[in-house]
Amino acid sequence: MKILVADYIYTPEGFVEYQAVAFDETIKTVDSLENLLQTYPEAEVVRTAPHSVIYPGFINTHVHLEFSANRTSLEYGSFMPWLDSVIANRDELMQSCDNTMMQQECDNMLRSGITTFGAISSFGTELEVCEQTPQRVVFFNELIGSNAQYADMLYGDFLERVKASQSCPKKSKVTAAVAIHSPYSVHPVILQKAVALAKQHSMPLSSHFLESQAEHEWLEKGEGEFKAFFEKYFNASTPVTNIEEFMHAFDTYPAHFTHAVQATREELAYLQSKGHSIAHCPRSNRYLGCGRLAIETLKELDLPYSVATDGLSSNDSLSIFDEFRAALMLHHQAPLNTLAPQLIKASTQDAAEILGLNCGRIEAGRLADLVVVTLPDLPQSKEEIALWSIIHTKEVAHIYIEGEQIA
Ligand code: MCF
Ligand code: FE
Repeated sequence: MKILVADYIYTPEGFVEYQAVAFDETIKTVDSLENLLQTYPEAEVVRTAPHSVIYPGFINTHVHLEFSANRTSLEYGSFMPWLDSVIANRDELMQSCDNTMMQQECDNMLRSGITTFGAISSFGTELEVCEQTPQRVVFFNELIGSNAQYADMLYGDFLERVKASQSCPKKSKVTAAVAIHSPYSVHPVILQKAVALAKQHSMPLSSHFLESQAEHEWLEKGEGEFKAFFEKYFNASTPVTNIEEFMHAFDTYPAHFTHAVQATREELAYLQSKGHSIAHCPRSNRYLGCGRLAIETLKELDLPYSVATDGLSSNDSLSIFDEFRAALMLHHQAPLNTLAPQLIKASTQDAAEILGLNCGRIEAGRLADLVVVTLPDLPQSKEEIALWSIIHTKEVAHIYIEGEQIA
């Protein structure tokens, strides 16, 4: 048993002062150190530096580790030139991305306080790293393929990857999951099969969705920048599905839709009515010229969202705190002291609920995934702790995953 003591603890009821958390693999209770020592006299007591805050470990719901080699190869600024550059550079980027590089990025995530991540896997090459990294990983096997002729073959390959991720040893903390690449790139027949598979095995399910304006235009009107793209690469001139049909494919099983920047209020309301959620990638959306997700509309509609870095294919780091700071800048109209706690909640308890994990909250019975943020000075009120944590944190001071000290 361990007892972690800090000036502040972020609980589902908000920040509590001068308390401690007792835990082994799971959290036992939050109480005063004095009371906890009476119940657990043998416990190891860990005291944190002044102005420290204990948070549940942060959850980065969407990252592409396989694209970790990108620095300047891909074109940022606008979605279609970026996609063209992915097609032109993908093989080389995959070649130069080895296990050492991917493990380094897992370590970078960890140092920023990410104890769980959702790995979107196009080829399955990061499975070994995900098994070895100390973090909890939801391993999203990506399905892609819009051409009916090759669809069965691509689905077969996808199934093999799903099976491989299902047979990871339990101690690796890998959960197998399904990622549909997007509405424009997945044929409706294999889409249905993959959704049914996720449902049958109760696997988390996600999809990129309505990221760019071009995507919305292509799916609704069969026009715009995607037309030339599909003609050039796939000899196709009409989309394989439309927005309504695509959304309906997910009607009976909740999914985590990434981006949704270009979704209308009605589309978002529909997603909410079916129990879905959104992964918000502020820097990726800005770097690929996709715009700003109206998170205030998500709030109004009561549509849950998480915060994610996406891959280094559309970002400059995988730090969750870098992402939070970018979100503060991108959503410049939002009051800082309301937005900051929202981002923290989105990346802990909401993300855990979305991914079906028993972490993300500091309360009895939850897995003891905990991180400690040390503020440089005394916050003037509890209402400011979330904001100062976001503004001042580059790395966390302590990390526990399932009760085990990682750093
Ligand atoms: O989320 C970003 C932007 N939207 C779509 N795809 C990706 C992102 N980062 C990496 N990707 C991958 C995707 O998984 O790029 C490929 C897919 O394998 C694009 S399709 C050739
Ligand atoms: Fe992505």
